Amino acid sequence: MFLARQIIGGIISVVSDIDPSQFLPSDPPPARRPLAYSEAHESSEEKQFRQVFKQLAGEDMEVSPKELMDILNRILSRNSNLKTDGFSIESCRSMVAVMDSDSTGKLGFHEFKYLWNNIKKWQTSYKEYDHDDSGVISSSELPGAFKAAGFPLNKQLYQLIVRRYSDEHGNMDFDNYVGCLVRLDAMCRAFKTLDKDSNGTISLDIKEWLQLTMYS
Ligand SMILES: [Ca+2]
Ligand SMILES: [Ca+2]
Ligand SMILES: [Ca+2]
Repeated sequence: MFLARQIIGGIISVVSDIDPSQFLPSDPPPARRPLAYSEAHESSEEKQFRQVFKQLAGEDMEVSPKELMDILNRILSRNSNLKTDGFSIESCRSMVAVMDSDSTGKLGFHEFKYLWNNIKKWQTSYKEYDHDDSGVISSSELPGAFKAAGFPLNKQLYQLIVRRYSDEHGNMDFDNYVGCLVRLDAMCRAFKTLDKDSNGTISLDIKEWLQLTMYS
């Protein structure tokens, strides 16, 4: 009991000096619209992206975790300055789950486009804050990189993230970095959605809590 209180107390002190209004999660993907409507209102950049998407997604026009894994690993193989041991199917399943706004189990065009743009953006902060060009983000490079990505956390949270996503030397490689940020971004968006009066706290019942944590 004492231990439980200590752990819960520890978690509260970890989060209490975080200001969620400082977080800059990406905008959520727009709701599904009829295909004919979406295509008619697209910019030329979006039209081009849709062509690429059609090739990547195949006939069902949705990207499954396996397809996402193949796409990301193919791109990584052309980017030799990013250290990685490759995206795993588990990490791709998790990324699809947290990005899957319409609960189809796969990523549709808009969901995929948002993920894609985020990865592009976060890759820039990865390269910029890898100060020693080691190809990985060390624990001292992490706060700068995450802040640039839109997530100024505190020391305890960075330590927690290193424990979960970095190797035994405290280094985070590229696939772990992307997996971590996709989740962080999605959790911040979920928080903002649930915090309807923007007072920095949310209240969830067990069903909502499980929906949020078990499909992620
Ligand atoms: Ca890795
Ligand atoms: Ca979906
Ligand atoms: Ca480095």
